[in-house]
Amino acid sequence: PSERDALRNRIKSLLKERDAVLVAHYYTDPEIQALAEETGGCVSDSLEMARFGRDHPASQLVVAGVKFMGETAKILSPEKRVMMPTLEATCSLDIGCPADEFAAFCDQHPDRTVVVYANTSAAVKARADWVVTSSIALDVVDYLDSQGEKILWAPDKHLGDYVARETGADVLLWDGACIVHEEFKAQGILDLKKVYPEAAVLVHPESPASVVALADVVGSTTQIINAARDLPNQQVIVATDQGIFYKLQQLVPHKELIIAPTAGNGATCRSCANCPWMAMNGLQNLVTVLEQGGNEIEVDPELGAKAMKPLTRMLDFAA
Ligand code: CIZ
Ligand code: SF4
Repeated sequence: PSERDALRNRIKSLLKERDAVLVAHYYTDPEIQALAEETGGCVSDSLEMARFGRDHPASQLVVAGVKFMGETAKILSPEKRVMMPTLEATCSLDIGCPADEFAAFCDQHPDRTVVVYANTSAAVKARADWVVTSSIALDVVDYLDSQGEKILWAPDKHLGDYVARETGADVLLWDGACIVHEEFKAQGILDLKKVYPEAAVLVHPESPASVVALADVVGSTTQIINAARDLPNQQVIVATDQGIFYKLQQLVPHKELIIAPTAGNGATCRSCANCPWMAMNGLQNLVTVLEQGGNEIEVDPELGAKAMKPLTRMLDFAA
């Protein structure tokens, strides 16, 4: 067997030995996603990762994704040991929303219901009334709007702006963005559509409004996957992290999958549309954390208890 096969086998037996389960995001390396599937773990979006980790009987969770996903797992399962292949994997949305500045912003707008995206630190979640992921953001804000509530939204301005446009709710935006989705270019998609006029355009709402405007379907990763499966189009242009192609290729192997351009001239590149933090999860650091422990996620119990409330509200709402 090759060196990589040996590594994969080692990880599989270590997961068993340690009573650990691998919980991976759609944006991680295909090798990681495959291992999660082969070992009874989960490959999904952040909402399902949270639910799976909470409900799984294993005493240890290995979260392959970015830091907020590990923190969410720990908040929901304080009794479990939560580890990550690397603690360096963060997110531009999390970085762009420091807890102290965010609390001051909330204090300035006490009349608003605070809704934060899952891509935030435990401390930011602890200050929120609601946590949402992109798969239920529209439904939650629509519900709050129907209750006459005004919203303070953080951190992703593109997603928040999209939610405001779709629901008509009064939404005050924090100024944050995802460095991956923000790079998609409307002109590049228009150029591609000349080559593939029959292609469906599937867009994650962390993308700019000009890109969202060209979409046949706007949705979370899970919603994009479902649309690629259900639409009749044989060609699909996808504006989200290209890690999602692993799952798409499994589900629709006969369809042509095209990554949306991050340049205006229709040029596509292999390294773009790939989150640098998600890409930090590899077989090598996964085996190391299983062998040696460490890289454990710690959340202050008091903070965790506060953050658990809006997180539980989200999971109950989604159920
Ligand atoms: O961009 C991300 O990090 C996403 C889409 C996370 C998620 O909700 O799965
Ligand atoms: Fe954050 Fe964007 Fe990476 Fe998702 S893809 S973890 S939102 S930087």
